[in-house]
Amino acid sequence: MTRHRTQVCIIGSGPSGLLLGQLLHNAGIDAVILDRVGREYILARIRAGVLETGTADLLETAGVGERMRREGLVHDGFEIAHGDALHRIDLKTLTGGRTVLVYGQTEVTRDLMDKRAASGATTIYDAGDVEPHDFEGSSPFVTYVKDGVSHRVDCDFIAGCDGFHGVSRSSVPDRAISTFEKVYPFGWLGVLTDRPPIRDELVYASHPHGFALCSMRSATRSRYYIQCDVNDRVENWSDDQFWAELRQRLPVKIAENLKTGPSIEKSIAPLRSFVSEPMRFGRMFTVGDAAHIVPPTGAKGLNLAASDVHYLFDGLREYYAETSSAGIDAYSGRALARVWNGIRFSWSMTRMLHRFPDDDPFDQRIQATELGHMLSSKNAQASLAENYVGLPY
Ligand code: FAS
Ligand code: PHB
Repeated sequence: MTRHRTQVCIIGSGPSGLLLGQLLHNAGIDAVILDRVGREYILARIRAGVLETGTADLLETAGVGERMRREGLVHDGFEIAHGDALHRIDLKTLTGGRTVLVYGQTEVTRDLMDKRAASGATTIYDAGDVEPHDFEGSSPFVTYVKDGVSHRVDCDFIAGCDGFHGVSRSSVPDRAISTFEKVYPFGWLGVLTDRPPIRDELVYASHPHGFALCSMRSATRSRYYIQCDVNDRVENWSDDQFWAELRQRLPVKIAENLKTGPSIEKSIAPLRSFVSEPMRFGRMFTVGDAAHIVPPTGAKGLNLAASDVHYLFDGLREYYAETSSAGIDAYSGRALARVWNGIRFSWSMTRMLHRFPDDDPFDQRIQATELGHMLSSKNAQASLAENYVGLPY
């Protein structure tokens, strides 16, 4: 078994791991990133599309803001479609000037990967059997297998940035962790197509057939979602069937503008709300989807991962620069406070806009009243807006 030594061993080369790795590198703190798959596999996963200001600013601080600022689309608001009406949520006015940036997670990840490769920092892709060890002690290490050779990475800290199905959270003994979960009775069927978006801003649609979302990646590439059955399969949906159902769920006046094209990606994502507490286990921290999951309705998943990274990097920088552990001791509490706000917001937006098959007539009336209040009350919209653009770190 070969042995390496680093200060922080990061498990996962998604946005969490890459962003943390870049911030640490820029601060002169050594980190090794391990991922069980390869770079292209990670880039092929189509995920988030909307960045909060805080996330965009943190990416700029990490040194990957140039293409994001050039190609990202600043959005001052979005629309909610209900019946044949469109209602604009004016984020900029409601939040005193704050906006969001439409720039796909794939591009964020690509920018971070390119930056890391240029920095010469170590990333091990296609690392098998990655496993954290002795993180409850003072000498943690991580083992993995690459090309049939076993390796060990000795480190001061382990950052579990390995997503919902990763190994870090599952390595924590049951006695040391609490979980909270809600699984939604539907999924999102998403399509990516190289056609101009239907509108200049995102459209969230509530319809008797189910929720729909019209998003985008650029002025020539669109991303659409429709709520689907939790057991549905991509094979059940031809492109034409998808476009026909999406059109049905949109107001006529915009549905006729829908520019359809061949799907270049089509996938179904299950929806759940999930939180694991705490987010620190001795010398191992969980970050991003490794610790929490939100339904994508509120565009919070990637953005909560970014605020986790912000808090953890703050703590690690303080530990190495001032030998103070105050920041890493506060990490879990600080991160979870913001995570639970994101969990609540994503749940509330999902509850308001989707069809819940088991809702009784009372539930349906409450949901209609909730949406009606949102569309008629500037105060309610202000609360939605401050959560959507991102609560302060
Ligand atoms: P990630 O899951 O992105 O990255 C984890 C990395 O760890 C992966 O590269 C994986 O290969 C690696 N890994 C896992 N297990 C490992 C092991 N044992 N050893 C080594 N490496 C391991 N968010 C939104 O805001 N909007 C959306 O529309 C949206 N859509 C989504 C659709 C899907 C299908 C999914 C799963 C998530 C979606 N999300 C969305 C949320 C998503 O964007 C996450 O919040 C974001 O990817 C979080 O980034 P990471 O924490 O880095 O986790
Ligand atoms: C996306 O573009 O993928 C996207 C945008 C906003 C959301 C969810 C997904 O709320």
